[in-house]
Amino acid sequence: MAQIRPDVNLLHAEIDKFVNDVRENRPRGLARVLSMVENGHPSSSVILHSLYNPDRLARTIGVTGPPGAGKSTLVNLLIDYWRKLNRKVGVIAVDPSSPFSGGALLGDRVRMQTHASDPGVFIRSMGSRGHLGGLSGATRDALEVLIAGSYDPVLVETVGVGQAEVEVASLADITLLVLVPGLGDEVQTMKAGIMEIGDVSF
Ligand SMILES: Nc1nc2c(ncn2[C@@H]2O[C@H](COP(=O)(O)OP(=O)(O)O)[C@@H](O)[C@H]2O)c(=O)[nH]1
Ligand SMILES: [Mg+2]
Repeated sequence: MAQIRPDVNLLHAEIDKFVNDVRENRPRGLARVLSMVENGHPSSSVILHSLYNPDRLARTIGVTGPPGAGKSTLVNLLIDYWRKLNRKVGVIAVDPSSPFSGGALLGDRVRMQTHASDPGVFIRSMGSRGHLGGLSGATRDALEVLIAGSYDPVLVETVGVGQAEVEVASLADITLLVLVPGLGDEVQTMKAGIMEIGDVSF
């Protein structure tokens, strides 16, 4: 496949090709579109505009809570459930960025590897890139890309620190809040702020 220069607009034909890759669910093209969205490629907004469907019916589900609470475990079980119903499932795992590399921790991806060979499951790890709310600014766009690829539902797992859980609640149709019972005082205080966010708490 041709090289994409990060600073150069794509040709119309290239844009059409990427839009078709997403719509026809070609994973490599889909992954490249997500990279362009994440990196703020100058053509990504045109691609997003072509893909956007205001009448979409896909369900989006946010999964949030403190690190280690069991979010990825729950996401894995939900993937199993929807795959048995023959639904295509998309997952965006937003990990805290390393302040040094700006890269994403790949732990969630490793944990979800049981689904890696299933063409009906698309999992993407995204860094939060130091974005204030904890969610990457590109998360909403990535969600639209997966919806355009007819993934339904699309799950967004975010580490519940700072404002991430509030943001995911505004992004997703349903928010699942995963908590660990009996943690220390600090966590109890944090929970007090996020209890209102979840539509369903575990
Ligand atoms: N005992 C117990 N352990 C769990 C449960 N759910 C997840 N875990 C374990 O807790 C650890 C963290 O889970 P993970 O799903 O990665 O949490 P995340 O950081 O919120 O995504 C893993 O070792 C899981 O096996 C649960 O319901 N009960
Ligand atoms: Mg996780």
